[in-house]
Amino acid sequence: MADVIDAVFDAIADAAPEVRAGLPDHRATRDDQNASGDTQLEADVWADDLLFDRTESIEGVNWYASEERDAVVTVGDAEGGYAVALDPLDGSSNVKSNNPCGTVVGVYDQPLPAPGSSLVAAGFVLYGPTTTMVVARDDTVREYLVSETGATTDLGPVELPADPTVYGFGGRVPDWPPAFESFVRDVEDDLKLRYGGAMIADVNQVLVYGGVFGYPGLESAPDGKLRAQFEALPIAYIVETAGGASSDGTQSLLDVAPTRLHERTPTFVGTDDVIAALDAALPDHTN
Ligand code: P6P
Repeated sequence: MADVIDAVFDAIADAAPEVRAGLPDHRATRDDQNASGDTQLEADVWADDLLFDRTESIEGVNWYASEERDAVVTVGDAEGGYAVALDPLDGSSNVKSNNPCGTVVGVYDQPLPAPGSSLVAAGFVLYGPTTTMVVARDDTVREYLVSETGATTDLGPVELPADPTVYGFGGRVPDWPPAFESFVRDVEDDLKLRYGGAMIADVNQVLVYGGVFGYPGLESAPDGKLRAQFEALPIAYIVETAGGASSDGTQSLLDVAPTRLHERTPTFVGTDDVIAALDAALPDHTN
């Protein structure tokens, strides 16, 4: 099989300009909810359909799944084939407010639901002032500029800075477990708040400036908000490959093995010292 991972990310980059160009016409909210219970935007479903069309026929892709589809779609039967798991438009609620959003990609080497340890590549497209794509594979993370034609320019390797600068945590403060809130109060003394409502934009701040991003388990929702298969595990793969660390509060997110396709997990990624301090601050039973 030709390099399937290259083919997947070539297809994602090629589709990126079309996704970005279509956002203005797909800002409306639908009456539907996705399998996670999130209200869907037209843009969520439209991006999912487009990205499915661009990836389902790639030789070596056996399964396609996304946040917007209830079940995995079998699209191939290649020996040793891969599963592609997408959040087609992460942070889609930012479209209405004209803030960054993007696409999250996980490539697993076994059927879904699959553990973080079965990731062979992960990446994201970020629709910001420019369109960029970050790809983690073969122990390296690289960033690419994506042109209006979908052509990519390699901007070089991505490595997490040793010193943390920024932090961002989701959920409402009154809904944070006390031990987590106490940890954040300490973090606030040293780091600058960067939280924009789209995970991949906030994670890219951490990749560039160092620090920590997370969405904790909440008092009202102990598993937090982020989906393991489509958001947490791919982002953990990227950040750990870039020299950082990840955690669900007790272990690396790459040791998490979802049993349900749309299950959620507390999610923390960033500079390894900060993640270690976070794990030490959280009693095992809360996250
Ligand atoms: P909140 C977007 O809906 C998302 O899944 C992530 O991209 C983002 O980090 C989080 O939810 C934002 O959640 O509760 O701050 O709106």
